[in-house]
Amino acid sequence: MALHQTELRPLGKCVGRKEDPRFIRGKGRYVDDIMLPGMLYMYLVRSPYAHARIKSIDTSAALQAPGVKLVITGEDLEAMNLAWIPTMANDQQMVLATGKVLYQYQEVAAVIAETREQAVDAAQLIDIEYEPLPVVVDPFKALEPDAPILREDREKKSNHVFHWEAGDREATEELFRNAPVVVKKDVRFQRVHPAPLEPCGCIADYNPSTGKLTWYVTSQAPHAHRTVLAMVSGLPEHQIRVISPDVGGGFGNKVPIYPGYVAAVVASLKLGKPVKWIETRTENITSTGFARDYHMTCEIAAEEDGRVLALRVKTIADHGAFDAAADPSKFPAGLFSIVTGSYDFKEALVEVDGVYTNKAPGGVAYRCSFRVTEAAYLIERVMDVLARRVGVDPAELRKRNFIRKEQFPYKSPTGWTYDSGDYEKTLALALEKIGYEELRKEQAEKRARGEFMGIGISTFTEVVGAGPSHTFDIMGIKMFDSAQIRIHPTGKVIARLGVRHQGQGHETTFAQIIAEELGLSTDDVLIEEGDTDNAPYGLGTYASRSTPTAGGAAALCARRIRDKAKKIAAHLLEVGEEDVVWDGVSFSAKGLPGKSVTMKDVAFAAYTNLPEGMEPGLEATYYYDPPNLTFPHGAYIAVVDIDKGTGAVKVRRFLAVDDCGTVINPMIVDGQVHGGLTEGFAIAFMQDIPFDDEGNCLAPNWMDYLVPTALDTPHWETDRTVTPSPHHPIGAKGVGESPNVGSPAAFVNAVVDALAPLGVEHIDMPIFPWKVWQILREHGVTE
Ligand code: PCD
Repeated sequence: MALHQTELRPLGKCVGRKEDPRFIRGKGRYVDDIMLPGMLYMYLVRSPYAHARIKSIDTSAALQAPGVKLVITGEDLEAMNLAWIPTMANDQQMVLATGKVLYQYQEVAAVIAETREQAVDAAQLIDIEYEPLPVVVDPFKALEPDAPILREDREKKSNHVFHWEAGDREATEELFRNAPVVVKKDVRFQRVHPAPLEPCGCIADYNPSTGKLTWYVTSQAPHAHRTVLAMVSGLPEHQIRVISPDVGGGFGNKVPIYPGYVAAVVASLKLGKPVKWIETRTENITSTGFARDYHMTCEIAAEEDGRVLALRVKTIADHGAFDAAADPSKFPAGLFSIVTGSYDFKEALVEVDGVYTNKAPGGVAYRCSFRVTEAAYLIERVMDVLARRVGVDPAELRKRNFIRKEQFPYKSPTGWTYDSGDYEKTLALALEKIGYEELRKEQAEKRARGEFMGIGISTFTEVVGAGPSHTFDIMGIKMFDSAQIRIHPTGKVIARLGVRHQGQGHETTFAQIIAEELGLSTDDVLIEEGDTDNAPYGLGTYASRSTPTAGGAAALCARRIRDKAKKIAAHLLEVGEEDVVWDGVSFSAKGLPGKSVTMKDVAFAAYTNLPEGMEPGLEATYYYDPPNLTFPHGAYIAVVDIDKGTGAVKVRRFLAVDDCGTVINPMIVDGQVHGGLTEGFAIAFMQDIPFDDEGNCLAPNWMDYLVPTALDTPHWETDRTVTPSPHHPIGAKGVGESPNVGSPAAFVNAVVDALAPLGVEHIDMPIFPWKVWQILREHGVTE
């Protein structure tokens, strides 16, 4: 049951979400809800070819079409030095194609008209002559010496983007040479898409009389977007105001800057009018921010009893036509080197090679702290392969290899320092709660009858909350975050943060943190995010970083206010500051029972009755640079039954035990887990973006790229252990991504476990029923 908002000491309680009344009643205000006087609409012309030279573009007929105000092509942008923009991964990307196109649905021209329909109609009149070029969709073929070079703009004449590695090569190889057991598996994490309900879009509103550009945009990182826009366009940063209104799901899709954004800004600058651009579903899925697409080869060296020694991973990363991966600058493969997971490997070597292909760019962190999902999936999958090879139960194998709780802070062989964890406890709770032993008995009975039942475990470790700023930056901007709190005379609070939620519940959870620290109720605290003109600078919401960074800033900012409040309280209580005690809801005077003042009394005094010489007002700003990341973990267990006739997999039970340290709002955390598990389920069983040999995208809409409905979705069971982060101001770790990171392996492990009697060791996702059916058929189980 959700608590009422007026409760004091709200931290850790199920406070009802403040944002829900507006979202549930359809009263959210998203970019496409905003209508400005004189607003024009933009539509993009896209390439039907995956690789082709552009011979000519004739825009004359479109310019004559009703309502058309402007047509922009790559050549126009070249004249403004805006044909290419930097990507977050140190590459550059075309805004509107010049010379050639590199993927199907690439942006080629922009049409701006009075109505959306007129822009769409006029776009059909643009005549583009293409000369098709040979297409490369397979990243392995892209690396062959005779492969066509896709990126003619680069000095390096090859489709190889980068090589990156972590760990100790020699020490790892040494352990492999002498290892009693070595297992090796090729594992693919397919191309998927965050597919938020609301696609990307913006309104660029340049006002020629003030010189100010207001940019309403579906942005997970408004401040960073403003800075990048200022750097790219040359407009002064204080003359750009980025407003990210309600965002209908981000999931990493709304972190990059897309060509449509730049084109809309250019159009508004040229026309001096507001220009709106909203993607269609197909545009969203085909051209913005895909995720994953990793081809991984994993080897584990172990003792006969399954105790692990070393890990070796080689990866081919398909980046599409431009490397637009959303990763911190120093990490071209994100935080993938967390791939040793929850296990105490002595050594590891992790290699990633990025490759260009004729596909849309991306590599966004879809509910994933920069490639940690690929890493967690890989290690959790291959630990099961090892368990099978050495004949040890997968739960037991994990227990034998866990980093033990006394080992924290734990230094991993690839250089991470895990802050805290208790993996044994979390797994023990999960095994007990799901009834593991009974399930194994049931499975044995079913196997004897020729039935296929599987149990899959995933005991993953996540790494979330970038900064610290000494290691993490995006395009040079250091990763920290901020909060600013103002208490008004009547004790009501407005707090602004540098992050920007997209449905996660920050308006409630950050109000809980601040109310807790100030002895107020969440009702008294209004959280505002997403307007760069009034919020302090921050790096945005993704990679489950808001709680670890801005959440820390909120607590410390409130404490900064409490320090001043204590001085005012001393004045009101007429005692020395050292005699004032804070009990969580009020200040009282030591030894003087009954004499106390609340934060509301202090707030009023801050504007009406101050100690002499004190600066009036009660507000503070805090920029928090965390000393380390936070490392949440979890133990997930899936139980599946397979239909022998059809190959359909039924997820009978799924239990997620998460540990995200101190929980701010258990109801919100459960909601986060439910959402992420549903996504993980979709990835495991139904989602993929394949291409044919000509580079045609074969899942360009939600008819082919499946999104689970309530009917498809299993019932989720959740539980928790609490191992606080030792360095976070309230001990909290992020949680939003964990269920997406941890669950795919549990699903796949369960299906493989069910099919193990047939000798199956691995099946690549998505596990469509036909894949299972084929396996059953090959083994003569079904006709
Ligand atoms: N929490 C609590 N406690 C704890 C933790 C946490 O309570 N311990 C809560 C908070 O406060 C919030 C949530 O929960 O409210 C979450 O958080 P986090 O984890 O910190 O995170 P953030 O940062 O806030 O967020 C982010 C995430 C991500 S990352 C993603 S994808 C997704 C998730 O989030 N997205 C989304 N979730 C969600 N939800 C919703 N509704 N929507 C969306 O969109 Mo990326 O990287 O971007 O890809």
